Amino acid sequence: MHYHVLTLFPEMIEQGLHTSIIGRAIEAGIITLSAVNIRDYAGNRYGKVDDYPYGGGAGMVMQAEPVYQACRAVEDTIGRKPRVIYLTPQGQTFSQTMVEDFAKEEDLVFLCGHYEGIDERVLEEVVTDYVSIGDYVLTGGELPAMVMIDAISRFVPGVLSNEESAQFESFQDNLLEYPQYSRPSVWRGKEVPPILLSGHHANVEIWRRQQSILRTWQRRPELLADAKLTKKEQQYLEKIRQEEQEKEEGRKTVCGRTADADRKEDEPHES
Ligand code: 6GU
Repeated sequence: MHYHVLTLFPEMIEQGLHTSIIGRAIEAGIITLSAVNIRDYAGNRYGKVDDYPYGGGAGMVMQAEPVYQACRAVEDTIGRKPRVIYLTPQGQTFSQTMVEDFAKEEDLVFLCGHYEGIDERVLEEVVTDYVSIGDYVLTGGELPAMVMIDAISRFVPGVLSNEESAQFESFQDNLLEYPQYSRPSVWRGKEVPPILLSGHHANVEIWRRQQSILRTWQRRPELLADAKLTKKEQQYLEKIRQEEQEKEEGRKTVCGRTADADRKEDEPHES
């Protein structure tokens, strides 16, 4: 996988991705990362790449030609037209499905905007995908590009070690990861769940799956709609649901009175 990041802040990209697993993959040549400075394509002596917006308004707009030339330079280098991703809060929200789709490409170009955006005409000309990383506004596309590169690289063969991949596969099927514990076995009076110290591997696996289901139900219940559970696991989920419902009913009934009746008495009344 070859990443090409078009940006006004190439050092941000270079520094951000040369550590940890992605840094290791770059060192090993499994992925390559080239940060292209759009300013190098300014076409003037000052490296000026922005101007006032037509029609007025606050801020500056990145001009079309430098972006276009930077993009053309990448096309010339690789000898074909790659997918060009424009990072913008107006894009489709980045998801694991998109990760797996982008990971199939040989080259990916990320176009990072700054100021008040980029001249619309060059976007129409070069962009194939508009992507956002969530509903909040950032100052530029560099961090979103790094987020995407990190997530996509995990799907590039050879980036993760066997152990790292195996761990990943265990929480594929729309369930959250189970909780992890390490030494000491008692920390500030809190014990590690005894089953994990039992040495009974099969039971540990069952417990972990149950913890994954419990956690998903507590924190991201909407994911369960697409989770693949065995019959036994469905029964476990049903049990959790029932227990919660019983707790709920217990809360409503306080000393034989319903919470509803209590609330009525608490309400201010005219007197
Ligand atoms: Cl991709 N860019 C910017 N500037 N802000 C964002 C974003 C992208 N995704 C969420 N917020």
